[in-house]
Amino acid sequence: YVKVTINDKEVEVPREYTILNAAVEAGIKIPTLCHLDLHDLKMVNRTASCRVCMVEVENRPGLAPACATPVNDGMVVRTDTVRAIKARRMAVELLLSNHPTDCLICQRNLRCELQALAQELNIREIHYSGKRNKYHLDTSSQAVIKNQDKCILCRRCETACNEIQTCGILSALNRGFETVVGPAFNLPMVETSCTYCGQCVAVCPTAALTEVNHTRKVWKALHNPDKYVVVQVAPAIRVALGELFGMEAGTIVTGKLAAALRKLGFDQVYDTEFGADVTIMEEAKELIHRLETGGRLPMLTSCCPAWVSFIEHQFPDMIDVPSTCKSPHIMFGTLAKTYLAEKMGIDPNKMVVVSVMPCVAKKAEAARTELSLDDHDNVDIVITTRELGDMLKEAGIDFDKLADEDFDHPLGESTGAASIFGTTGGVIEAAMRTAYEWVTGETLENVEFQQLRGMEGLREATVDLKGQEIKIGIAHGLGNARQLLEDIRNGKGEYHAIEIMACPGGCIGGGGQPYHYGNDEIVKKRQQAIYREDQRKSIRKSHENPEVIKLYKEYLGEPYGELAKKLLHTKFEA
Ligand code: HC1
Ligand code: SF4
Repeated sequence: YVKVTINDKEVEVPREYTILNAAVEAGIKIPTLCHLDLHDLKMVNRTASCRVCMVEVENRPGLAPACATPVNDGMVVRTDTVRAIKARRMAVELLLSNHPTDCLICQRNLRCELQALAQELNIREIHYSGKRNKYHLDTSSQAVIKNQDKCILCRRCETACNEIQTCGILSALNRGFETVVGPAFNLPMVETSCTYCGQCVAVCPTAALTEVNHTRKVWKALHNPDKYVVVQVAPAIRVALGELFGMEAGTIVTGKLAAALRKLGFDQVYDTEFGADVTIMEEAKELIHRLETGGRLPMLTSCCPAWVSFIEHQFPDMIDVPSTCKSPHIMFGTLAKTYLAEKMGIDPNKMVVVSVMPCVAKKAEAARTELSLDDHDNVDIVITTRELGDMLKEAGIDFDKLADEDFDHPLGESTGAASIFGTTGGVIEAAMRTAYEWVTGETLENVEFQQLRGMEGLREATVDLKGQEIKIGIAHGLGNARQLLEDIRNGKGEYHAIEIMACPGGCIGGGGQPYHYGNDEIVKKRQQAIYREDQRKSIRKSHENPEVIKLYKEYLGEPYGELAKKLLHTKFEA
């Protein structure tokens, strides 16, 4: 430990601390911008590029960036001198002098960290003017938009993409005023092996990286009298959307969500959790089939589209590992345009299926032609949690005052097993609840497989199916996924089943969720809420969902049977 004095306050802190860490300990605020400290992911973005956290250190000539200057014993720091404050304001003014001024109509308006800092530092004038950068807007991908003009070179995206996700898509190019952050050779995003996980979007402090905004498309469909617009919501939405309306992280808003969607004008309001229950019927059957017939093991859950594209690009030799199941929201879309359309006598070509997802990659997934049926996409439009929040505000819906409503039926019933899809470990736990009963023929009394839960990036556990031990591997975050897959490839890890989610925490930490980075507690609270949602459900095993049972009886026949395979499964190709 060392003693440090900041603004006359003495604190004792570990030797490896920076001045910024020590200031936090002392309860003294130093403004930051590029800095991002994600304890749980063991990742710190410490590029010290924005120069906003400059402080004075006694007996040192210049100012020091607090985020990157280590403490030493007896150090005396001042954060509040005229020189430090002037330097801080100058750093922000310089950033603003080369930043577009369309804040009022910017996607990050009122949730931009640069804007907030300018306000906090009371900046009312920009004393510098000079050349401004003007780059081409990269709208090449279906999921992520890159607006280089709004980039402040904090390099958080680079850290997220390279260190957490190990995708290596984004890095700094060129030098000086010409510096940009982008893919090698500044290629358009669509020409890279970007997974569209959206973690770069989630950490970006400005609108340099955003999801492709599809809210106008949804309004257009809702306003078109010839269209029958069906909406489905992912498990992770109900534990996060409330945050956009001032509610505590982890507040469950399932009932308000159904009510709000109805108010927006959707013709039918359904639940992706129904699709998740169907996924378990298919995935558990496929696993049992692979176990019994000596098929490819381990089998890997296939619901996360960013991770599917990761395996396609980075592990093409392992492309036979994922389950052939389409993801739950795509299964839902398929069933809406076949089973539901038939049942309701609606022309599937007039039906528009909208998915509300915590995920940016789902936008690109929905456009994948191998997942479409006949000539139409199964899911027509995907919006994120944030986009839904914007639509609800635009429509003047007083979300927190809404009375709870239920989803519509027959695609609105779901079990606790489907709810836990939203967190790391949940999909495989849901599969085990069903596989256990199908393999052993006995009732599973305690449905909670605690050994599969947690927030560790890489976990393994066994589930005992009465004599048959199922070895399970779980990874979330693509860096952890890479390690798990490499272990399997090298024969180091032997598993029967694995679950991978691209985003840290699983879908609850998705790139389309309310911005949560900078506060490790938020994702944990969403996870606790997911498990509470499971406990609230009267039915907690997918194969006991009465509407799912009816679907198979009336329409699909056997799980993993001929029609189910045709409609609900796909083939992944590297
Ligand atoms: Fe997910 Fe899924 S859980 S992928 O994590 O399998 O996005 O929430 O909707 O499709 O159900 C996301 C969440 C979501 C699918 C399901
Ligand atoms: Fe990297 Fe994911 Fe962003 Fe693509 S979407 S650039 S893979 S962090």
